[in-house]
Amino acid sequence: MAERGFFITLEGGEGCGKTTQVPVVAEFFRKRGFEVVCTREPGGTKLAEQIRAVLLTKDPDEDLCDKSELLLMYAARAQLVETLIKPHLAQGKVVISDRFDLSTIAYQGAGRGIPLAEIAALRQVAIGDFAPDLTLLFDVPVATGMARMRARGHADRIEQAGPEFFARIYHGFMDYAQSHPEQVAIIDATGDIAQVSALVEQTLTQRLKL
Ligand code: T5A
Repeated sequence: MAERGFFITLEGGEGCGKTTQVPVVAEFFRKRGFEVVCTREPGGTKLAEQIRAVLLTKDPDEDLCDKSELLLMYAARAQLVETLIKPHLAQGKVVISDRFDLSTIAYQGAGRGIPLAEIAALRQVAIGDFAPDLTLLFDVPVATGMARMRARGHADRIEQAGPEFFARIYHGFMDYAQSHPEQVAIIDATGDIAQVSALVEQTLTQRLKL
């Protein structure tokens, strides 16, 4: 049986530029002979994408409450891990996910104010101890990220919140990264796209020694 592949996640606040860098991460592994599968959260499978639509589409008649938001994130994650991520890793492939569990710690934990112990209990139910091999956290000031999102145009339900919410999220990401330096590599994402891509390649080279 093939050795387990790598599970890499990209994380950060709104407009941090992580989605733009997914192909760079994929190319890094393909050049080294790996088969690569890219996915995203919330979503990534047919049913998890249906949960994503509930999470990100604002309903005109009913607000999604914070606890429902949290539970749906974990419902989508459990589905993605069991049906897509684990099977591909077992075949020796590299799986790259645009967002994963650290987003829940930052958005639902720091952002919405749900205690991290409650989040940890749900994580245990949904995915147990399953975790990425490496997380790249794209660090841009909140104002820079918001300006990029405004330049792009549309905002989904979660992106419509105010700047204080995004400031709490920023600190949620950074606090976690600083207390888990082996698991999370912080990438300075304030430069242009080519500069950030170079930092991504450098970080993967240093961290994974492939
Ligand atoms: N969420 C998700 C939770 O609340 N809890 C969870 O557990 C999870 C998993 C997902 C939403 O769900 C929330 C977080 C989110 O609010 P989404 O539509 O998938 O929503 O949105 P995002 O994950 O935020 O991803 P985006 O693709 O919209 O934004 P990115 O990845 O931050 O940025 P990107 O690469 O698309 O770039 C944004 C813009 O900036 C430009 C790009 O061209 C683009 O226009 N850009 C740059 N500009 C200048 N310099 C650079 N270096 C740039 N890099 C990119």
